[in-house]
Amino acid sequence: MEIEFSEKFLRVLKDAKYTAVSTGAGVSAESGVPTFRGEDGLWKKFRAEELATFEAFQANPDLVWEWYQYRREIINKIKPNLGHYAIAEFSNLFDKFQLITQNVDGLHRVAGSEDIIELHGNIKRNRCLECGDINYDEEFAEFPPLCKCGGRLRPDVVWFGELLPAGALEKAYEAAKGCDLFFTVGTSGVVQPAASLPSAARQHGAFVVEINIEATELTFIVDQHFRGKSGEILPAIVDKIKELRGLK
Ligand code: BV8
Ligand code: ZN
Repeated sequence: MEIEFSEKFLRVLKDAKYTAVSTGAGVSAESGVPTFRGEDGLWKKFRAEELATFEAFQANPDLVWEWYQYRREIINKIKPNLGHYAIAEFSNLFDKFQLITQNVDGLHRVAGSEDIIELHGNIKRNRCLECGDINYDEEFAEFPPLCKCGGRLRPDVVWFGELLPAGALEKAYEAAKGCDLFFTVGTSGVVQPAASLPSAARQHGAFVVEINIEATELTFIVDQHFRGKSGEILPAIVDKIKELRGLK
């Protein structure tokens, strides 16, 4: 895919030492994972408030577990797309690199990314409400599932109104404030505190790039907005970096 590179972006791409990438559901869309607010959006059939909150889980654990099992089934059948693989390649193209994701689908890890800040947890992980035990079981003897200690299990994701995992947000802000180049990819920029990372990066002098198929809440604050699919634009950017650095 041919994309337009501004002079400024080419200079930044060539010289950047520290790059951070923050992704949302859009980066997994081409793998077949429904986004939240898109046409096929998960929230369309269900409403976030009804499902992705601890209160909803307390009130109706069966329904909430059903929703997560439905999403796990989708996620277990799909693969990372070229956008995930391009991001995994990014980490070898800069002296310093940090990946931050709002996604709970684990696809970045499957694509080979390592040091990943999972701001909203991981849908494949279960946590016990009593003893805090963590496991990755997919098959449950009973429903809603119980821990071996008898306590109730929950999906180990961050629900609305819940704090992010200890240290995750601080580490993400550290990267946003320290990097020279910040990519926000496939996120509508609605959910806080993740949505504030791009402006923190900008305020600290980073060149901020957005990749999205549409304009978002973040578009007016970025330095460069690429309109298109992350699975096409990210590989084109990786190629350009290699060309600029004589790696091709
Ligand atoms: C917190 C995990 C502090 C679970 C998720 C009022 C009451 C209560 C809370 C609040 C409130 N107002 C604000 C809040 C805070 C709240 C919030 O931000 N609410 C929003 C709705 C306004 N945030 C929280 O509650 C957070 N915690 O603030 O705690 C606190 C706590 C207690 C006491 C005091 C303070 C926790 C938020 C985490 C929620 N968990 N997920 C699960 O997955 O089941 S959120 C979920 O939606 C995702 O994780 C993701 O982070 C989030 C946003 O979705 P996106 O990733 O942006 O996806 P979306 O579909 O929206 O957009 C996709 C984009 O991709 C689109 O732009 C589309 O154009 C683009 N796209 C599509 N295809 C492609 C593409 N782009 C490129 N290529 C493509 N091919
Ligand atoms: Zn337990």
